[in-house]
Amino acid sequence: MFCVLSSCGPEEKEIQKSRPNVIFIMSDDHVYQAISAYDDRLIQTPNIDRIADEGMLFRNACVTNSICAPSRATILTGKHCHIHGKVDNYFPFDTLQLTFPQLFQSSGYKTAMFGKLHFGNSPKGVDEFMILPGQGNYINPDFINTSGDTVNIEGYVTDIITDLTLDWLDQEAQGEEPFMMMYLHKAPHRPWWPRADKFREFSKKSFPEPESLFDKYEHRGVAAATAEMNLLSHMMYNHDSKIYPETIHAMGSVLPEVEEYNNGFYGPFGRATEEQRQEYLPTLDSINDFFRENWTSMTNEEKMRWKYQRYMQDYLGTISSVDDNVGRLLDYLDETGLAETTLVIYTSDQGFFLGEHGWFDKRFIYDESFKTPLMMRWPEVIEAGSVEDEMVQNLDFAQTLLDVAGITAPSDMQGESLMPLMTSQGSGWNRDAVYYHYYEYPSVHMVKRHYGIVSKDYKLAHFYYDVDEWELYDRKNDPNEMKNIYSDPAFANVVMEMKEQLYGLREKYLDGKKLDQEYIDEYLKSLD
Ligand code: SGN
Ligand code: CA
Repeated sequence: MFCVLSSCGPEEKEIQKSRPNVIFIMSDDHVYQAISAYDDRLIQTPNIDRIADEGMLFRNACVTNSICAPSRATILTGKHCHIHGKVDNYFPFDTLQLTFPQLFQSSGYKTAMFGKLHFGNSPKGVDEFMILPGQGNYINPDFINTSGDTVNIEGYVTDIITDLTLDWLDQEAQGEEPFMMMYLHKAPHRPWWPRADKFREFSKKSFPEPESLFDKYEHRGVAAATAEMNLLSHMMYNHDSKIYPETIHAMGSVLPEVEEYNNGFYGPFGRATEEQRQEYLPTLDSINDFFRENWTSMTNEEKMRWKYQRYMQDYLGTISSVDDNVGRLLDYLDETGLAETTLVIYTSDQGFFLGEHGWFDKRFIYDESFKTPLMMRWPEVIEAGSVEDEMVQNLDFAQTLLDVAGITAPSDMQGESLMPLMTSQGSGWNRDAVYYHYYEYPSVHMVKRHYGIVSKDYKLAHFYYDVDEWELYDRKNDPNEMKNIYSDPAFANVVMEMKEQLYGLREKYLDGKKLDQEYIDEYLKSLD
């Protein structure tokens, strides 16, 4: 029913003008504990919070697979990973998969993407893009542009991505056609280099520790105990905690990682100009002085605590810049009068562990990595200050955005539009559990492959490949997921019911189901 603008008659143009703009903001590894709209113990994020205060905060949003590129592919295609094929960060995205920006573009929307995509190839369906190659860099980053050229831009990545976004809006946003813009931050992804002023500011702060910082993984299976993401054992001194390789050399052989990870420090920091280096050096020097003088006499418990604080200072320091820049964008929308007619979404590609269970990174079905922040502001439709507790997934985003724009979603997309929730009607929404599947093993952080089901009350997961273990958590009574109750006879019925439901979901989403010819024919037809 919507037309490409060049072929529009006057009536259709009217309809087109009434279609909202969409700004999809996504950060990389930004967990809900680090957004004050969810939890204000670690950081204040007044600008990001504005989206929730003036719109809707989703408190039970989650991903289908807690890792970057697979999550982005799910967001863009509206399909689980086993269908779109991007099951891990390594294999390039199948560009024959249909993504929602292509549908926006062919329906007359102007489209653009700035920041991190991490697909191994360029996006389809966007008129203009500037994307970071792979993971990208914090300091003086390179970008790949629409013509496929690599350009270097001096400055701090979060500011630059915002500049690109605002420049594009300045040139394109006031025309007849609506726009769909993806504004995608690298921050707060590892190796957590804040801008120099934030580095200085945050290195002086200290943060409350999570209850499970010293988890010994005693009441669960082998997957947690064998994962390589413990702050004490796996977080790197040079690469992560910002200890100079020279400091460690000078301390002798107390830390074995030094040779291997020299580049972990000078790779990112070596990109800085002399002037930029000078801004970081006083803070780096004082961190290194402390380390040199104290490290060898500290107990393991003290080391863990120190590493946690260093980690939080840097991770949250990068978020502070994201928040400032989201503020710049929201102010721009206010000043230009675009705020009223624009749906603004803030989310992340997954959650992250901030010391819970002693960990950093993500990948697990456990709450900190499984859940993801989600908030939406759309003044014309969403009531300010609303809160939503239904279980929604990144699988739903494509259909939601298409619905918002009045574009028919392809029938093989696997999510559901969130519009009934956004308009507070609630009707037509009926989901009591979601499906999850993580594949990237063996790989960095060594989190074993697993799939599972999550309802509001329980979480059941099966770890497989080189292990065959089940875990069940009682989400209401054990919110920190400390005790696997799978073998507790008192929960035998719950296990049975959850398994049945899990197999139902696997069948519904065609995971593990033998694809019969009828399904394949139907699927191929839907791609025409
Ligand atoms: C890099 C990180 C890992 C991280 C993966 C995936 N190491 O390899 O810690 O798990 O990316 O992250 S780094 O120090 O080189 O950044 S993801 O968000 O892209 O999935
Ligand atoms: Ca990520």
